[in-house]
Amino acid sequence: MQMTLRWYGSKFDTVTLKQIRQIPGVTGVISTLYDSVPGEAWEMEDILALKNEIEEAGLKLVGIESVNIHDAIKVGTPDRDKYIDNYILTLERLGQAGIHMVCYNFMPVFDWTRTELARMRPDGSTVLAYTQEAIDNLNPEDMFASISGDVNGSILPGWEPERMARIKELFEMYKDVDDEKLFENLKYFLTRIMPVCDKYDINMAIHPDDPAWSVFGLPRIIINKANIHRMMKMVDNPHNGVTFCSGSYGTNLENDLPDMIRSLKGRIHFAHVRNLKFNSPTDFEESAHLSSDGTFDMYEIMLALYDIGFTGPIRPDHGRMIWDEVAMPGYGLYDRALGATYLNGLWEAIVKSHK
Ligand SMILES: [Mn+2]
Repeated sequence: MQMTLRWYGSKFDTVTLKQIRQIPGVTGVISTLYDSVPGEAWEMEDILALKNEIEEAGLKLVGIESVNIHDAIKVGTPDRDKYIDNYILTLERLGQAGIHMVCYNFMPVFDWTRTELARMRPDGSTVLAYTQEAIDNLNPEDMFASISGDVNGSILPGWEPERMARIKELFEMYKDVDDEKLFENLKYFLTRIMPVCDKYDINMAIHPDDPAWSVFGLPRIIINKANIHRMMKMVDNPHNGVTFCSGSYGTNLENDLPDMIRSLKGRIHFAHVRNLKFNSPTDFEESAHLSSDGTFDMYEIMLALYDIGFTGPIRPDHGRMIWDEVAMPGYGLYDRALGATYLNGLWEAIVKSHK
């Protein structure tokens, strides 16, 4: 595996490439053109500028998270091909720039959903948290307003203010889209992009829906082992793979994370490894990465990745806000650096104990 950190670019991120390079064992970053608009083709010069900036800092651009999918593709509107053509153009340029892993998601309307961005824990750190009760009492249009006070001046990925202003219109667009339709539209998209992925050896890594169940009545399909295997079979190409995000699949306690990892040998192209602490099955918070701080056995998760011969990029995921850092919720430097170091420690122990 290759340890990386997510980085939003110098215009948007409070964390610098210099700081990332000083985290032991982190050799690459996962980044994106954060101000790109879904549906537009990325310009080659923008891709190369991002790549060069990262390489000049002594790191590698190991993959993209994300190249976002235009709603027309997810809804399956008649003009979707135009947006898929642009997506193909972006993939072609990424391939030509030597980038071979693209994370994306197929979630309608909302990206990841949390009901609190700064829940205080007993140690004084703050974390992202979710309760189903809060969602059940909230109108989707008020969702953005309810969390926007805690963003520390940052723009949250998938929660861009322009997008949230269109929320009614977005719900209207998705009103006839159910799980089956969403699967169908995903299949159509993947079938069209696989030739360019084959040509440039680009691993597509779908990110699970977070939380892994329907929110506000919207369809959610990338949620469990059965659905992910359905997706792998429906476009049976090794470039059609997954981002294994323990914190997202793990929102549903019925998902056996190590078992899912072992079942996806050869199809996991990217790993997000983090812990969650459940206070009840519908109330969880993003704890520190350490097993004993949360609900998951992080050793078993890393061992499963080792057992399937995982060699792709991995990153710690959302961190707690600690040591008075002010940053995008989940994306500060300190706790993610602790996470990377902890995961590297687990990995070293696993590798050495297998010799
Ligand atoms: Mn994730």
